[in-house]
Amino acid sequence: MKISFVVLSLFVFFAETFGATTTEPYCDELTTTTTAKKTTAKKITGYECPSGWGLFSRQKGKWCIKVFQNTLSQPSAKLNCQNVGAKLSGIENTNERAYIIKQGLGIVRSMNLKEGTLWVGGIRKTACSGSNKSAAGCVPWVNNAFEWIDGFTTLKKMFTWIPNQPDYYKNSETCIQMVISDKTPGTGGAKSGQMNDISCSKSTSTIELNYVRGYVCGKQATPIYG
Ligand SMILES: [Ca+2]
Repeated sequence: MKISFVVLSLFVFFAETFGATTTEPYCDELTTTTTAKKTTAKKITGYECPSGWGLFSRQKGKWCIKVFQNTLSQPSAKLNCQNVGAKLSGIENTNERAYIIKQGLGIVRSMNLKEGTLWVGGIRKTACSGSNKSAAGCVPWVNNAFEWIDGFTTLKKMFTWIPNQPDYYKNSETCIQMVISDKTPGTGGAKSGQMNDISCSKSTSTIELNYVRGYVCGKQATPIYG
């Protein structure tokens, strides 16, 4: 009996000792997890776009742009961009604008044309539309009435307009086309890269300058891990 009592006491002692240290495995798990995160974290060494897309740096990060040829409405252009995992692209800086102009000139020249327009991802704000077009905060139009809609364009300095635009003709011109012109000067003094506000449903025109010849899609670039 004495021996059994001693054995039992020792068992209780070790059991209590073991019980008192049950928090240690939790700490070990934390340590292990932290170590695992450190060893598996990969460093981003660059960014890439799909073939045929240009890579650009924005305030929010890296952005890919591609110009597609088509004559269509702005909503259809938005949908086509969504179908390639992108959005109708805004324009953040002069590098992007120069790239889009070059691609756009390639399109109109391939069609034996001198001018045309591309849908870009900018619209007149709802709060600055209709009878609210001159509301506080909506003027001047260039700076305040328009917004980019791709969710990734921060700067507004690329809202540059052809002469006498935006005119919000018949209070119905909500969307934005970028002019592509192979003329010097272009129709009405327009230059490539300048913009016109126009009805979102309008894609064709008797004026070659206003005829939609394409649209600009954009999406975030893919990180490359080292
Ligand atoms: Ca206009």
